[in-house]
Amino acid sequence: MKNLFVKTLISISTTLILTSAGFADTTNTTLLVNDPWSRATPPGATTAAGFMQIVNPTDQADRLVGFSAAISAKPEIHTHKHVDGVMTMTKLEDGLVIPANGKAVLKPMSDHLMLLELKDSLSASSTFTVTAHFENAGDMDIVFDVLSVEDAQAKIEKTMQHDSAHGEHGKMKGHKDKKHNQMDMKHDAPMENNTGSES
Ligand SMILES: [Cu+2]
Repeated sequence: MKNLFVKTLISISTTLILTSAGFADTTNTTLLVNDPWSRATPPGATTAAGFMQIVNPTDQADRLVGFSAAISAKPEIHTHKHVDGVMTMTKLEDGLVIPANGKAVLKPMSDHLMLLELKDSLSASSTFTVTAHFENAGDMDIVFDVLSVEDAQAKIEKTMQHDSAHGEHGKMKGHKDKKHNQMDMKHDAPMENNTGSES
């Protein structure tokens, strides 16, 4: 019943174009946004990108259908695609699904918020606000941190290392090594043997 009530409120508010931040905060209790960030742009730059994780702890999928931002005259939801070996950005016309009991990860070289026709360059340590429009959860104001180019690069590298570490877990080599370690421990092997079994 509560969901139905909230939905009704949202549709009424959409009709009346009531988009105050206070309203968005009180009604949007279903989705969580983690770590919204962007990268500083050089003066005169006309585009920027926004990244974050959107967590959906509910049993109902939601969809980011669009967003607005004072700093961008043309906000779009984008993804990256490999087409004939070339990375290209394409607009997600149908928005971005946030799976039930799951999350959508917006990150470099993947799904992202695209801020086209920037009205101002983004300087490091500043912030900007985006109002995200969700199909079920309604509007949500999100404050993005602008990282310096160096900090952004470090963050990307950290994320890539994390991703590849997860890939390693699935490989047979990882399991074999674990077995060896367990056996060594059981047999209480001396250090020389340990070293020998590793090579
Ligand atoms: Cu893009």
